Amino acid sequence: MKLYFNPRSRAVVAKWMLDECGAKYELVPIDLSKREQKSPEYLKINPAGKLPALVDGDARLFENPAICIYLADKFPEAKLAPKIGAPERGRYLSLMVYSTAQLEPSMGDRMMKVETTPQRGWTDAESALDAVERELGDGPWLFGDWFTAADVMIGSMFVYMRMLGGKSGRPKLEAYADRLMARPHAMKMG
Ligand SMILES: N[C@@H](CCC(=O)N[C@@H](CS)C(=O)NCC(=O)O)C(=O)O
Repeated sequence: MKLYFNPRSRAVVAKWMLDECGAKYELVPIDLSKREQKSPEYLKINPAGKLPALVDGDARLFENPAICIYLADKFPEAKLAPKIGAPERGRYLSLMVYSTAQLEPSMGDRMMKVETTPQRGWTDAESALDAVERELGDGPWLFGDWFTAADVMIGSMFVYMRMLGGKSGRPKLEAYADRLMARPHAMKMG
C-alpha cells in the first residue's frame, strides 16, 4: 500500500489509521509547495488534487473517511469497525461521514469567524460539538470501551484543534482529546 503523504496535511489522519491497523505501507512524499498534488499523474489517483490518497494494488482511495473505512474493513484483526450487518454499523458509518461532512466545516467556520448558514449543508460548531458530546456519552470512546475508526475520524478534529492552539471549551471533549493524544500511534503533524 502507498499513502501519498505530507506531514503538514490531513494525510496524517490516514497515517494514524494505518498505524492503528498495524499495516505495512510506503509513504510517497508529496510537496504541496511545488503543487505536486496537481500533477497529471497524481490527479489520476485523486481527481481533487488533494492529500491524502491511498493506493492498494488496483484500488485507489481519496477522502480520509473513505480511506479509514476501507482500512478498518481490510484489517478486521485490528477490530476498528463493526462488521457489515452488525447493528452498530449504521451509527459507525454515520459518524465517519459526519466527521468531515459536518464537524470539520462547522469547526472551520468557527475558527475563521464565518457565519454558518443552514443552506451550506452543515451545522454551526456549537450544535456539532453538542452532537459529538451526545454520541460520546460517558466514553471513553464513541463506542464505549471500544476504540474504532470513528474515534480516528471524529477524534482527529479535536487533535487538530489542539495542534492549532485551540480548545473546544468543553471539559468532556478536552478529556477525549487527551485520551486520543495519549495513544501510542496518535496523529502527529510534521
Ligand atoms: N476532505 C478531504 C480534505 C483534503 C484536503 O483538503 N487536503 C489538503 C491538505 S490538508 C490539500 O491537499 N490541499 C492542497 C490543495 O488543495 O491544493 C479529506 O478528508 O481527505
